[in-house]
Parts: sequence; structure tokens; C-alpha cells
Amino acid sequence: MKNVLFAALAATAISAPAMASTYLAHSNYDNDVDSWKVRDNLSGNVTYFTPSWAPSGGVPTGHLEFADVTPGGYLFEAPDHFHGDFSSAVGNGGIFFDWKADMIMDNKRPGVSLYRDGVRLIGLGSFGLAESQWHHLDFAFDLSAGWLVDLGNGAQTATMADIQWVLEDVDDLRIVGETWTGVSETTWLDNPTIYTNVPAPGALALLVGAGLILPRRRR
Ligand SMILES: [Ca+2]
Ligand SMILES: [Ca+2]
Ligand SMILES: [Ca+2]
Repeated sequence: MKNVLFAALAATAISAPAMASTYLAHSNYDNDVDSWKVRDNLSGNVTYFTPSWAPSGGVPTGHLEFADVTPGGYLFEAPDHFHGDFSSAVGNGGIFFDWKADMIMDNKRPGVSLYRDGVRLIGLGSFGLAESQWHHLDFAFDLSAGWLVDLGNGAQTATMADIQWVLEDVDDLRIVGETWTGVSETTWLDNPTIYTNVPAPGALALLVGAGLILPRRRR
């Protein structure tokens, strides 16, 4: 009876193994801004600012906050630990973050860009997001996320080969901050994370268990 139950559980695990994530790069801003910067571009003049660290009210607790300072556009820019080879997440992972803005124009939306050697891979969120509440955005590193790629002559639909190539050697990562034309808005960021999906430990144990049971039953 015990074996029957175990086999049934194992069969469930094989048909739909529970998935968990391994974080390849992550900032939760529990203690500080984790070396993130704000990159402002005013008519080609790039200036870096340090975002504010807000200790409470994020997803959860600590998070970044930045109030617009120039008529140019600003982005949250990741530190070095978001650079490098993340190709293990291609087709089996992605990037997520929690994002909030107090003023969002109809033609503005959150998004993330990953760069390699000037080639830009672009993931875009939805228009019309509610203001002043957190939104969880998650872009899988596959064609389901609608990635665009800009090779220097405008954005076009990205292929898996484009995604693979950029993720092999990411040298810059930026998340949208500017959401309003005019020096008016504030935006907030929490939990930027590059992740891979792996079977949960419980599912793995059941798979191993199934392997132990099946030979015994054949004897
Ligand atoms: Ca946090
Ligand atoms: Ca601005
Ligand atoms: Ca603005």
C-alpha cells in the first residue's frame, strides 16, 4: 500500500515536477541600494545619480526610490553582479522585478534592457499600468516574452539566437525609470532578479524514489 501511494506521488512528480528558481543575480535592497545607479540622459548628456534607499514599503521592505531631476529620461542601472554569462537561463529562466510609479503617461511603460557590445535586448511591460502600486514584471528568456533586439538600426523582433548571444555576455542592464514628460514623477524598484528554473528538491526526491521502487517491483 505504501509503495502504491509512493508510486502515485512519483507519477505526479514525473508528469508535473514542481519548479523552483535559482537566482543568478539578485538585489533585494534589504540594507542599501546595492550599488545600483540612476542613469539620466538629457539630450545625449549622461549623468549618474544615486537613487534613494527606502527602508520600508517595498516587496517587502527595502527598495529603491528616485524622483525625476531633469527633462531627460532616466533608467535604473545594474551593478557588476548583473553582468556576465547568464546563458544557462535561456529557455529555462528569465528576469523579474517589482516596479511602481506615481505618474504614468499613456505612452509610457516599464521595461528592461540587457546589452552586449552595444546590442540591446529589450523586454517591454504593458501600457496603462495602475499608478502608485507595485507591479511584478517577469520576462522569460524565450519567445513568449516578446523580446525585441536593436542591433543599432532600430528594434525588431528578437530570435532565440539573439537572446542567447546577449545573455552569454551581458555588459549592461537597465530598467525603465522615466514615466512622464516633465520633471514630475517618482519611480520605485525592488527585487531585480535573473533566475533559472530548476525542479524543486521535493520533486527530485520523488523522482529518485520512483527510480528505487520500479526495479524492485520488476523482480
Ligand atoms: Ca526589498
Ligand atoms: Ca526626467
Ligand atoms: Ca519625467
